[in-house]
Amino acid sequence: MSHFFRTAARPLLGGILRSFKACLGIAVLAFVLVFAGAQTGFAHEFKVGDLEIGHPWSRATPAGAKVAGGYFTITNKGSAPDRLLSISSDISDKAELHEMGVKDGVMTMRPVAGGLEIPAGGKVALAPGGYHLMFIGLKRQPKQGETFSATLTFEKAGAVSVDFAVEGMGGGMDDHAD
Ligand SMILES: [Cu+2]
Repeated sequence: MSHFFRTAARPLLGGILRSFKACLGIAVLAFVLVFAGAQTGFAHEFKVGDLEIGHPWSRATPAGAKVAGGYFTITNKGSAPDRLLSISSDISDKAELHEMGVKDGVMTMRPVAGGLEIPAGGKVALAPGGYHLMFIGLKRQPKQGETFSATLTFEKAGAVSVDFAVEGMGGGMDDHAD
């Protein structure tokens, strides 16, 4: 009787174990895929306090270029305004916040004094032709497809490190000579 039980139960138990292992394997694989997706995903966003920094990007520059632009969006989910005060990066000697506009029919660019306010519940875009970062005194040329890091410092939210994705060279009026 006990002999019969052992021989009948063993294959059954083995089958359960095998299917359990297979399930576990699939679960682990699914987890790894989800995790990898989160790491290399297209959502390129950074958070600090109530602020969300969306898609920081820059442009590849021609050899010898001394400056590069920097663009992103800032969304303030909080109930108080904040202010982008300063920017720093290893890629250049310094970085400034600039505003581009037309004055007397001429395209001009000037540093923004006192930082850039991000209103409570508001969104500010740094984009070609408007507000932008200027990495000045490039130590090397940013190359298409790479990322470089920079630190943004806000009055209330504090400092956050973000990665700028380098896109292809542009052409046009947002590219300013040094
Ligand atoms: Cu500029």
